[in-house]
Amino acid sequence: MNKFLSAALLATLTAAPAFAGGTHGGGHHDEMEVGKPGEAAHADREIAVTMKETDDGEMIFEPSSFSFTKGETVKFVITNAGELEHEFVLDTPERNVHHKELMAKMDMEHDDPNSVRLDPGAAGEIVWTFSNPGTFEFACLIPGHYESGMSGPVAVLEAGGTFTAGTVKKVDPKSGKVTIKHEELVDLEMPAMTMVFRVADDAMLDQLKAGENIEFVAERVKGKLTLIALK
Ligand SMILES: [Cu+2]
Repeated sequence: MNKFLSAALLATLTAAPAFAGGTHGGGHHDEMEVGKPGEAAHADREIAVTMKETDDGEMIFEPSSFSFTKGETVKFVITNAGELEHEFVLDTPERNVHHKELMAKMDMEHDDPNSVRLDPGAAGEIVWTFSNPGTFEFACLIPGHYESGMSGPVAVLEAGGTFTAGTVKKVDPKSGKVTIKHEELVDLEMPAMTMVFRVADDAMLDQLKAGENIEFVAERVKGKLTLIALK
């Protein structure tokens, strides 16, 4: 291993000291910041994920974002509908960046419980328990793929996050944005006003209709105000 790689690897390991043991540690075996492997029999939801290339040269995940509640166990059923190899990796954005830099130096094939790598046409599963609140990321770290669009946010909401009342003014499915006239957003320290939000999960757009009264939780995801929970 050359010097650059050692330094990069060290950076990866020290990025999350509490979890540096990774899959090789004892005790808290596979626990990571993003969560831990779950049991399929105890999955709270099952989500189909598709990975593919588009005609205009992008590489995408469908859906393009997720929102969960702390403690939720999710069974991801992942299909590679593209013509290239792809992978699905759950981690923190910081660790994905470091990992991606390593991948650019040598092609590592992951075999950790938080990731699955699939040949074209293949399908696989990850069962994952989101045990910590925060903003995480799913990504394909094969060189060039992340830059071509293969990443998305995973918002894990602290159970009992503050819901705020509001009225939907406008829904724009094309841009994935919704305009809401809302009460004070306590967690974000924002007074009542009308604002435009992104949605953490595209499926939320189907539940939002202009004129409806809703209760929602908003958070900053990648610097943008984002609806992460809805009722
Ligand atoms: Cu890929």
